[in-house]
Amino acid sequence: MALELYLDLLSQPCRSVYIFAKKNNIPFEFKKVTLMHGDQYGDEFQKISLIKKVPALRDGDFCLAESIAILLYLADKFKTPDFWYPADLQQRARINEYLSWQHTAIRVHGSKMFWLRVLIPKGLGMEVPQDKLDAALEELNNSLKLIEEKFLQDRPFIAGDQISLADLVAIVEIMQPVGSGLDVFDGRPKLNAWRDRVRAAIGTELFDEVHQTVLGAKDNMKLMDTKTMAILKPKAKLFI
Ligand SMILES: N[C@@H](CCC(=O)N[C@@H](CS)C(=O)NCC(=O)O)C(=O)O
Repeated sequence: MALELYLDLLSQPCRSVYIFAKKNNIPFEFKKVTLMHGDQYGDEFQKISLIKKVPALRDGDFCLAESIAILLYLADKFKTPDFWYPADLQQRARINEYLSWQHTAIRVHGSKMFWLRVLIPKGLGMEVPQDKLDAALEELNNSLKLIEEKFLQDRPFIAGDQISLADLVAIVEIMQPVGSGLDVFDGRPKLNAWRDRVRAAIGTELFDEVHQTVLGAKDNMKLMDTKTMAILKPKAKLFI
């Protein structure tokens, strides 16, 4: 049985897993879980992941949740090139440092911006108070500043001269607020140049294909149906 990846490319961690698998020619079956339809709460998906979130992996009888765990499993199982997750102690530690930090920083702040600027106003038709937007922008800016000043410094990539899992996980999160129409690269030449290097290392075609859904979300988002609204409204209330 082929390895299965349960994904929705609107989701940042799904994009990192998808890019990693594609870039490394890892054979897999793409199992679409449409978050907006609530597929993650269905009985079928719960057999794969009780966490009810994507991405998820099934390899025979073995099921795995959490994007970082999945990326590391794929890197080990398919012995992907060393630069993704170097054996070198300190380079690996640098990557682990970023992967540990990002969950509660850029991931939260980039996602929040997408909710406040796209999902809540356009999908749910709810008004977002300006002070919530201002506060979210400040948090996002703080995270972006840390990425530039602490994690990138003057290096081409987070762990040195080559792309690694840290850059992959970083770029997919940073593209989420971009999908809300906020050009976070404007006025940030260092971040902009890094994005270009990461996009080139991934391959521009693959990068653009994978980000098509999120980059089109702002213009394509329509008022959701009642079922989707019922799923998303309780989450929206956490943000406004
Ligand atoms: N820490 C998890 C986060 C997974 C996650 O939050 N996935 C979101 C999409 S980005 C999801 O499936 N949300 C569905 C829901 O909460 O109902 C990872 O890195 O895989």
